[in-house]
Amino acid sequence: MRRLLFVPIKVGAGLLLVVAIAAMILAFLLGETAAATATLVPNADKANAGAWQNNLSVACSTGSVATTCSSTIDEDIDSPIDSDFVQSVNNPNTSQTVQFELSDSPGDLLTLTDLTVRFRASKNNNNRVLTVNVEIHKSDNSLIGSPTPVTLTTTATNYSYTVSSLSLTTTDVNGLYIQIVPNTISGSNNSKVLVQTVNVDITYSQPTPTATATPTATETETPTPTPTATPTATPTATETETPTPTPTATPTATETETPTPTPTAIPTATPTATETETPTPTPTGTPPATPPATGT
Ligand SMILES: [Ca+2]
Ligand SMILES: [Ca+2]
Repeated sequence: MRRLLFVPIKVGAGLLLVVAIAAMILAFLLGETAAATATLVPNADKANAGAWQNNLSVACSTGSVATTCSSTIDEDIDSPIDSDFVQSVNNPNTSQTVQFELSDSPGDLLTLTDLTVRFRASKNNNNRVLTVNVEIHKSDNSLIGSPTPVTLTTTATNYSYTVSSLSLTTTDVNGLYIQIVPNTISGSNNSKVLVQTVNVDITYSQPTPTATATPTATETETPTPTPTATPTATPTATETETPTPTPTATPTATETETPTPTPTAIPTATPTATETETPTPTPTGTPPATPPATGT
């Protein structure tokens, strides 16, 4: 009976321990993999090989200082402002590009791992079949990912693509820029490409904040499983305690009394008796001594 009662308690406590450890490991892993996100937007006109203009027909600037055109395509794409935009020349080819700097890296970025380029674009009429590609480049001009051009309609539409498994440093991120590449596929008469906004959503790992958060989460979870285990074990233990005192007391008392008197009495009595008897037979050889001994 006792064993049957104890086994469920041990298994229950063991399971609670396993669950608690698993929860801590999970929290640890979640803390490690938790990634931050941010959105980079155009913040300066970088280059204008294609004679692009803003919606007011002012030519986009160059040199990464002016915001003539970048300021028209920097709003949140989820709340787009389609009344301001950048526009290409009529029937542009792929060399008639425009470039914009992007806002810099968040201060807590350790490594950029994924990015999604989201842009909103259209064409001003249906005369031509037009496409546009919004590329993202590093400062060394290398292209990130392999985006393909989208075919435009006269309705401003959101397009996006994601590049994963990146490993970009803060310096890399600060140097990112976008290049808008238009193309004319077919048709006649004139058509222009319009881009209403560009957002670059990034996912990145953080250095210190992640490490600090992990031990804090572990400590918080440790006290939580402890009170949960106590109430569960208490009712079970109460039933077990009733039979326990009876068998435990009996063997303990018997064993303690038996060994203690036995060894102490035997060794003490044996040597004393032997020494006393040995000298006694020796004087027996003398006859005169015997009578007074008997009287004693
Ligand atoms: Ca930048
Ligand atoms: Ca806009």
